[in-house]
Amino acid sequence: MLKIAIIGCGAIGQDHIRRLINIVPGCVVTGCSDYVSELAKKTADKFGIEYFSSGEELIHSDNVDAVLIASSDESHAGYVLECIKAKKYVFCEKPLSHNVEGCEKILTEEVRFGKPLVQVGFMRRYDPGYAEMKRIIDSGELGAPLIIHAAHRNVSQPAGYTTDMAVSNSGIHELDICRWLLNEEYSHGQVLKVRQSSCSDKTYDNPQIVLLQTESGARIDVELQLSDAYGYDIQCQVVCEKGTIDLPEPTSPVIRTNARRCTPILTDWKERFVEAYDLEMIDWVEGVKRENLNGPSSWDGYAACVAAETLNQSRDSGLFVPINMQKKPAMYD
Ligand code: ISE
Repeated sequence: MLKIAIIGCGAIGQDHIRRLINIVPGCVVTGCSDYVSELAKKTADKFGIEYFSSGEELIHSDNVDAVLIASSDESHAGYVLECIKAKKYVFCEKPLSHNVEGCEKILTEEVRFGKPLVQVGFMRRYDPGYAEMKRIIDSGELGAPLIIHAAHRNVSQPAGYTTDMAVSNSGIHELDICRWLLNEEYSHGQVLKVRQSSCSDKTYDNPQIVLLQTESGARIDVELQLSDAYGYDIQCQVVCEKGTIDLPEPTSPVIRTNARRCTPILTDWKERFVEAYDLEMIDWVEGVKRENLNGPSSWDGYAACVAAETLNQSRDSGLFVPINMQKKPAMYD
């Protein structure tokens, strides 16, 4: 049994503990820690696991084979680097780091170690809808992909949410999934300010539009609406030479009532992608056990972070700017 411990006991941390205990075969959860020690103690009691007073103590414990990081974005890189130092496999929720500098340090240390130890939580790659879109694109039956139209809409955001986080914390899913679907890197990008919605509390720009161009010249537009007041709604359409592919809507019953026919829309992002999260975790545990990870790597975390940081820096100038990445180390091919 693989012994896994979790750093970060917030919403997604607790969700992953539940998933590892109830759904994922071949592992046990042995412990947890959190910056808020009371929360970690409560979580440890709730699941009957060990409480660790710090992430570092957890990482170096003999009772922990592999680590799952679900703490605040700013703390990710430090914990990932500590796991590499301890030679332990680590699953890090997105983003890999809140800045490119952190991702670069991780790449350097992982390459020095000599083999990938890190998987990044871009769970949408495991969503059956996106996976089928990729299968169709890769089959070539619709010709080359030319354009992606995407939308990321959340109901609301917690206090402290910022304009940059719309790209680096929420839109980062789009930045990863589009380069994965198209199988290529971005060359240029831009963030556009839009007439502001009265549905947000005006502490961050909402909505925003992200425009991207890939190395082959494909174009992507992403609507980021972080406070839409109606649901968690993720849209993606790929326009190819000979046809288009749409991300399937989650299945839900059709309700007929009061002279209306309607289907409910989910509001919680953890529910919308629950299957993807389950499959992602099953794949990670299997990968750790055979010592060969399959999922999104540090390189993928780095690529998405470079795009996010460049986009956020472009906001002031409003210009379409180059997205520059370092050469890909052979280890990630
Ligand atoms: C959250 O971390 C996610 O992963 C969700 O998919 C995203 O919609 C949300 O805005 C993020 O905070």
